[in-house]
Amino acid sequence: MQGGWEASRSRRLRSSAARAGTGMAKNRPSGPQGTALIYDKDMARVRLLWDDPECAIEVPERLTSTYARLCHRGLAQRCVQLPVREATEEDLELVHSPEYVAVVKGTQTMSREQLHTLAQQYDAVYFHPSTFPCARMAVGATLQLVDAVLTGAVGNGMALVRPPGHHSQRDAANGFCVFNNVAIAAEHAKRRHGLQRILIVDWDIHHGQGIQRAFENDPSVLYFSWHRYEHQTFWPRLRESDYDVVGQGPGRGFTVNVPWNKVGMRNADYVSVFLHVLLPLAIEFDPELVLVSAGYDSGIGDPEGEMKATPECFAHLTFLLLPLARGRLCAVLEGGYYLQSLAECVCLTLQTLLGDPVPALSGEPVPCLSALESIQNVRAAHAPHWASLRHENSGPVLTPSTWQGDTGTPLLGAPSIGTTDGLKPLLDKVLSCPSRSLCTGIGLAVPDSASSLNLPPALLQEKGVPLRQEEEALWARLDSAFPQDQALAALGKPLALLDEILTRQVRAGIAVSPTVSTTTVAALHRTLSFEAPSRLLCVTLGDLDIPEDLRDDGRTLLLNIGGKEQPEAARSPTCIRLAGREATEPGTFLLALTSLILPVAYGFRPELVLVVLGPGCGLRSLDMELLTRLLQGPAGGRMLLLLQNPELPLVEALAWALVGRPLPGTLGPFLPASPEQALAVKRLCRQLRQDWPMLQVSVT
Ligand code: X5A
Ligand code: ZN
Repeated sequence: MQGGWEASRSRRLRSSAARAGTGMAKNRPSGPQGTALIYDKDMARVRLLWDDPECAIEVPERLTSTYARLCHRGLAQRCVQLPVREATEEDLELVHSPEYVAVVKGTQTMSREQLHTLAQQYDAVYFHPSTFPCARMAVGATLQLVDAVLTGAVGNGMALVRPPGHHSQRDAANGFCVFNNVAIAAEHAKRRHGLQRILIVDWDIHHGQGIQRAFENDPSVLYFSWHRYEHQTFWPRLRESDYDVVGQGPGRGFTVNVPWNKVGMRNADYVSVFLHVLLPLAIEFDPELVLVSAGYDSGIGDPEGEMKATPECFAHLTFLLLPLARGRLCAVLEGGYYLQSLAECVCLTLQTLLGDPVPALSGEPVPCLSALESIQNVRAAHAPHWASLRHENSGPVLTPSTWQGDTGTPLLGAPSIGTTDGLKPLLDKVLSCPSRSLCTGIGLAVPDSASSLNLPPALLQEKGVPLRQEEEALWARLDSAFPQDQALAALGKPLALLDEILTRQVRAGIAVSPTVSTTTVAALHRTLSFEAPSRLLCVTLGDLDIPEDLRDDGRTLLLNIGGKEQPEAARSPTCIRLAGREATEPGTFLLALTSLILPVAYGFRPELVLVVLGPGCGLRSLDMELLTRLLQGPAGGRMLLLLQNPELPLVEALAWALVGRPLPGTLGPFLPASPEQALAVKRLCRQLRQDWPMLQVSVT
């Protein structure tokens, strides 16, 4: 059992949806094929045998207590649990030298003293008689996971391993790492599965210099790492970890380093880097596989990282990566030393891989000054190498605030919690109330002709509600072209679905209407007649006729892409328009998605998102799927999609996107926005960034 969409209740399940839920119709798109979890308690055998404060945090309980929590939450049981294997020496030699492999192999029979002496040849490493079998198992577990994903046996997965890998190098153990699990897996995917584009996302709080070195010349592996750096004073204190180190030779541009020059980075800082640095490059790169060096020392409470990202942040990071590579994502444990935080963060990662809606992201949606400096710098360093950043016109920050006595105040607001004082109670609070996902079902309000479609199992197929008086009046006023008796079908069904979403009986839904403008207006009015949500984001695509008088309530934010140009006076922070037909062309749209739509959505923290796809709005089906998936992040998956007389296959594709099915293919060749369009997007973001700080990409 897996996936949110399989957990459907049968309440009021009606014919078309019921058929779709059980039948194996022709051309049936396969749902998420399951999530693998790889774990073996044997990897808890390695432990520190002597006194070494630096290594003392890398304990067996990291694995056992994390796995226990996954079981306790019922998450492990929902996964396909795959056995580990021990990697062969041939596997190890994909990255390491035979001499080094032999050295590690030799530790099996060493005395404690010999192990200690050998460990001292390396930086921050210990050995144990079980190190060799465990480290081989860690590599083998990672390879099992990658094989399962690349053969399609599962859709995605996670490997819980020890020792970690990302610091280890061709000839050296380093930073608790013995063999480079993820680097070996990437090399394996290239050589043995013939992959040409692999993205490695290293969200551990240390720089995975081992991975960077393995691929610094290689354009087929895009390596992204953020890391605590503090101007090269934080371990491993390497010059090569800074933003201006971007890879060499043919690999130039394929190493992306985001140095954190301050501790205390929060959810908003992490998400900003994903939206403004990683995602644009990853979309342009179009990977066939995503490997995550999933270290959780970047999570709140960790003694190494001293950062403040809460567990649900890792759900969002995972979620933002799932549209890539057809969802083929393999997360492999690296660091993470505060046991409670580690376990909770792993739960949220796995929960997201399983397809559960992501919980709302806590904290002020405002990146701090130091994070913005890092973003500005890395974007400037990569502008020459990536079309999606080509229009970047700010250079690097010449005098970072952190060079002298920065007090760490964000540009705007956001009180700060001390790292040590009083952190414990806060942490306990953050970690003890598990972020629950709501009811995960979806609803459908689609025409009967859609019953031939292969739709995901739905909670309900709406029959429609009687219209309220004012809705009938609205209908008469706005759509007199349609006879009144069609109003029930056209308005009643979508509004019934909206009611179900508002009363939290279903999480999300898809509704079809012959006239979405009127339906949208009615839906907005109806939503505002309820107490909740207190924030509604309405994203409209194409030229739609939505009267402006709706937006003075402070509860709605309207965002239109591709509509008519409006007079300057119509501009406001709660009615945002990127006008013109070109705005929905693929290049412009993708740019707008990561640089405008998602930052505004994360900044607004909507409780519900209404997405309206106007007639002939010009978006490709793929872009609509991307939008549908990604906009579920900021609102905990609560979304109503409204379509005007769509082609039926589009209904099918979007219904599956609502339940988290991976995109059908990779993203395809990258189409950059035209210089004029890129400028238009940039200009709009600049205008809005005072009101929407998540739009910021520079400090100037
Ligand atoms: C995998 C990992 C950290 C080493 C820290 C040494 N290693 N001070 O998180
Ligand atoms: Zn680490």
